[in-house]
Amino acid sequence: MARKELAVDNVAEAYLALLAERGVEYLFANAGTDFAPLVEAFAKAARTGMPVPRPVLATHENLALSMAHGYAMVTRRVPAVMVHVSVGTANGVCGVLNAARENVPMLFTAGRSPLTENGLPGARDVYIHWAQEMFDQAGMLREIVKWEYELRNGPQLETVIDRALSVATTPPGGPVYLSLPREVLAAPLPGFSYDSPSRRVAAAPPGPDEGAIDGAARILAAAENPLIVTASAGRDPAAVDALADFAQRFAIPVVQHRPRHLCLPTDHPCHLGYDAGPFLSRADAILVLECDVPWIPSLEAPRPECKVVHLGIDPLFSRYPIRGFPCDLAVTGAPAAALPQLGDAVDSHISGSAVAERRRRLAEQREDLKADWQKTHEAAASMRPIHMAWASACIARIKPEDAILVNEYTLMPEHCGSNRAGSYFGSSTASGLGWGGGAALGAKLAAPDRLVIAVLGDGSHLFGNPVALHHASAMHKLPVLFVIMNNSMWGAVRRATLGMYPRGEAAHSNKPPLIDLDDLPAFEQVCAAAGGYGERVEDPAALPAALDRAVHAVTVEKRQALLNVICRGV
Ligand SMILES: Cc1ncc(C[n+]2csc(CCOP(=O)(O)OP(=O)(O)O)c2C)c(N)n1
Repeated sequence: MARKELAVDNVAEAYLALLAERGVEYLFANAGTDFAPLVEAFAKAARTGMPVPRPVLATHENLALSMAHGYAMVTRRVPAVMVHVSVGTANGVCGVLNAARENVPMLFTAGRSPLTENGLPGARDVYIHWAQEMFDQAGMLREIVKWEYELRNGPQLETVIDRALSVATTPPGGPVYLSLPREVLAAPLPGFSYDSPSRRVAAAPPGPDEGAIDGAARILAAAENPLIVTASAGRDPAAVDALADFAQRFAIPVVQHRPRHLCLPTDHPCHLGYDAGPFLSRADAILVLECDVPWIPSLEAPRPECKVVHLGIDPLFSRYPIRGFPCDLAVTGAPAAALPQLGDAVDSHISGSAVAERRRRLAEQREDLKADWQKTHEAAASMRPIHMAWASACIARIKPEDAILVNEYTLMPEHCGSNRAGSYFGSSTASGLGWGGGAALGAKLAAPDRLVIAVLGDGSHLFGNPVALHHASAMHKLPVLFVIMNNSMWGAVRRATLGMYPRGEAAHSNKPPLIDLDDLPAFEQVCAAAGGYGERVEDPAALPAALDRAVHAVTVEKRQALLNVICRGV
């Protein structure tokens, strides 16, 4: 434990140095006039060699936040992001909501318009400084972040930053917001001292209550047809092994509903795919494991007598306004620690013969499911326009075991499985579109030696601001393979309309409004315009070779590649 001294001139320099000291490697930034003291401090650090986070420029706020999100989900470290005052914050809200719902710790910061009209260093000197000020800039995202504050002076810097980082990283993690007025950043700070390491660390994750573990164990042990539904257990890679052991020990099938992380290896004997629907009606106990939406109650539900146990760091998802899934018991705990304890408790209550019988049934169910998947992708192989199942299976063929897949909607994981923890990331449950491309760049920054593949819908890709995205890939030397599954529509909007009005006007229309995306740009040329490799693929038989060429461009030529795969609608 020591106090460190740093020779700095102002708060901005001390701020950057402190971030680096606290382990923040990158500052993803979309700059404005509020950044002047930081630009100056970065430039000075480049000359003096003082350690500071590496600045990563992104030309749209959603891109900056998505890149930070992608970096954080792979490294599990905290990135900093800075945007321009009120307007930059407004553009960033969607990305913050994505990160918040996925419990991604992040220090999200924004400048404040200079407060003073004269006198202090940093005072207003551009006409925008009047109109951009808001009474409550943080009000835009106070509901979303875990904590927000404004840095008011230099002497408080260490406390504020340590509090921000410790709150962000205390499980369940999430973004925090800090505004940084220009005069405060520019304020002179002759010398700065701080504790190293920090004396204000994050809290450890909650340990499960013994009684709750025993109660959950009794429910699972008494069940004939228990089921586990998860979406995000794999956020912590250690939980993947814990879940694999637990499920295998008691032959409990695992369904990953809309997974955001790989929670169970695809070749695990208990892996029963991605749709709990077919298994719900037989289930007599369900363990909802780090999963906000285990099924869709208006479409399907377990029997009323089925017992439901929720387990997770925040098993009730307390930040969601409404979530009414049955909950007979909720266990607060991190899955990596809780599952082994639950396993030992189930062991003391369960009968071996029930497990053996279940294991036999599970093997049959799994074989049936795999045969169905095989049939689907074989039937899809010759379909033109290309079927997303075939495109997914082709990606599976070229994907090395350690590749990172970033899926914004269109990859079908049943046709493109992964076995390694930390190798699959689905878009946030908040579903703020435009995340996948930037998240893939962030993942590549975090894991430069791994192939990163972003699979995006045409709609999702457009939300992601493709010109800014490809520019960032080129500028930061982050070669990613982008596969656009292009069905020239917002299929989700079409599905929603047909779901609500199956025999309605839109269902009978050849061209219902607000669904088709006519005259889309040639996405492959946009990538090529940024120096990448681009190809349009219409023939399903040509897709494997096109993927080989794209992988070559990324891994050998070290430049980004994009395949514009013309897919069938929904
Ligand atoms: C920021 C934002 N705006 C709008 C939506 C609503 N939305 C959900 S899915 C979707 C369409 C996505 O299109 P695409 O990526 O092409 O996939 P498809 O639905 O065709 O499979 C839209 C517009 C959203 N989720 N996020």
